[in-house]
Amino acid sequence: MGSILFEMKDQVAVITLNRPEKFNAFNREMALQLQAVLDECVATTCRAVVITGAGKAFCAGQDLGEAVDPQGPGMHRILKEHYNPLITRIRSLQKPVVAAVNGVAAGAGANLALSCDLCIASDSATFIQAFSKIGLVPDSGGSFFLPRLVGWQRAAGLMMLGDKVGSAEALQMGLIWKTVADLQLQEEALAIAKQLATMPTQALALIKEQLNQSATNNLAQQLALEDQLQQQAAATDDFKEGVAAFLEKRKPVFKGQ
Ligand code: LHQ
Repeated sequence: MGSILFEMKDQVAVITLNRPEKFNAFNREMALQLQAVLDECVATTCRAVVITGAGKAFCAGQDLGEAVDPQGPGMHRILKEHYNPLITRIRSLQKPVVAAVNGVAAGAGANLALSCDLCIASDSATFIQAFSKIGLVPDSGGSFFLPRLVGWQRAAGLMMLGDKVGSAEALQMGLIWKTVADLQLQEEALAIAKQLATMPTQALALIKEQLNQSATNNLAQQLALEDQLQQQAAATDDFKEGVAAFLEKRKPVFKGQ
């Protein structure tokens, strides 16, 4: 697949946004190919996913040439058919998704990264809510994730001013999980994904569900959800294995079942 590279190793799927000459800006082809490979991740035996960018950038958001092209998909289809299904796929995938942000992440590209379960960024990566600079509003879940990640004031600053934020500042404000030296990024992202892929996959999926629902639940609803999901986790083979390994003083071998 041209605009998206996809490889699977050790139960980790690595997805690379691959339009480096356009700083991996999204056109329709790349958006639909990314949806298709995320669908493959549902079906295959992969137990963790990494999303990264080819070349210097992570993703510069929407390809602005396509956005204004009279022959292009048109504004209303871009959100409905490209970004909203992408963000929904990432949040509903029952496997952890790691964003390895290797350079600039702007507009929908920034918010794609923020929709992932863990976002790690190279020291020289930057994040830009570029929308307001061109007269648009944040999309791809940005207006949902940003206030929840960094609080209302910082979200307002990021969304309205649209300034570039370096990875150290992004880390400090809680936008991302960690920063890594540029040359170590891919290795570190893969190491985290491999670690996740050896963990109890079903429990991780249920944790993801807890996080998803905590965004809108009240305490009573969340306590009820914890009760329900804990029953499901306790019914897995991996729970049995985790407890057995603890009692037998050995390392657990989780199969994701
Ligand atoms: C690009 C892009 C790009 C095309 C760099 N498109 N070529 C939803 C609904 C519908 C429509 C609109 O959008 C959305 C969602 C959104 O994502 S809106 C936000 C869209 N993104 C932006 O506004 C960011 C635009 N890009 C930039 O501000 C800069 O390029 C950044 C800050 C990302 C990088 O700056 P530099 O490091 O100075 O690199 P550059 O500007 O020289 O870009 C490198 C190349 O990539 C360049 O191509 P060229 O042929 O001139 O070397 C750019 O034209 C191309 N490129 N972003 N979004």
